[in-house]
Amino acid sequence: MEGGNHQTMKLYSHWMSSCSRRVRLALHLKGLKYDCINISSVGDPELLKVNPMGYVPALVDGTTVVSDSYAILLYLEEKYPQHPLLPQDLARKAINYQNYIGEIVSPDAKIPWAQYHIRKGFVALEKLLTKHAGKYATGDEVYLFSGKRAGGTPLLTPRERVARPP
Ligand SMILES: N[C@@H](CCC(=O)N[C@@H](CS)C(=O)NCC(=O)O)C(=O)O
Repeated sequence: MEGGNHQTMKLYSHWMSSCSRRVRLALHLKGLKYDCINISSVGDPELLKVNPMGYVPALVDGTTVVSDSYAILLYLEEKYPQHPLLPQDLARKAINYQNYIGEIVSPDAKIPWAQYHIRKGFVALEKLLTKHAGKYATGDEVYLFSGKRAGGTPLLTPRERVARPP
């Protein structure tokens, strides 16, 4: 991904979008200035000009456009290394790439289905993190995948999958 210049970055976002939220968190953690363009709906013509798929988030950094929150996080991580979103330690880094709470569901999923999968994800996650957790999921810093301990809401999940039926 080439590009990027001195213009302020633009993030196309929606207040209900968890994918947009984690990108906003990463931008804040890295102390990066950006203009947040809050779209009114997924069919927003301004958004479609940037991302023909019509999904948020979409990041515009100079001439570079990146959509998909995970791709955006990795792009930001490489281009703006301050406040790394990945730990140096390889084992902890690998955990940050994993998708244990990736079963988080789409907005139209049924609540019991969502509760079942979210609980299952968090139980597995707690076991996985036993050896690695500090104040946050993989240490005392907030990284890419940083569930706050003691059952708190995760700040940044590495990826969200399209929900599958039970
Ligand atoms: N894998 C994408 C998923 C993006 C996505 O599903 N965004 C939702 C909001 S969280 C969206 O724009 N949905 C519009 C639609 O379903 O038409 C990412 O992580 O950014």
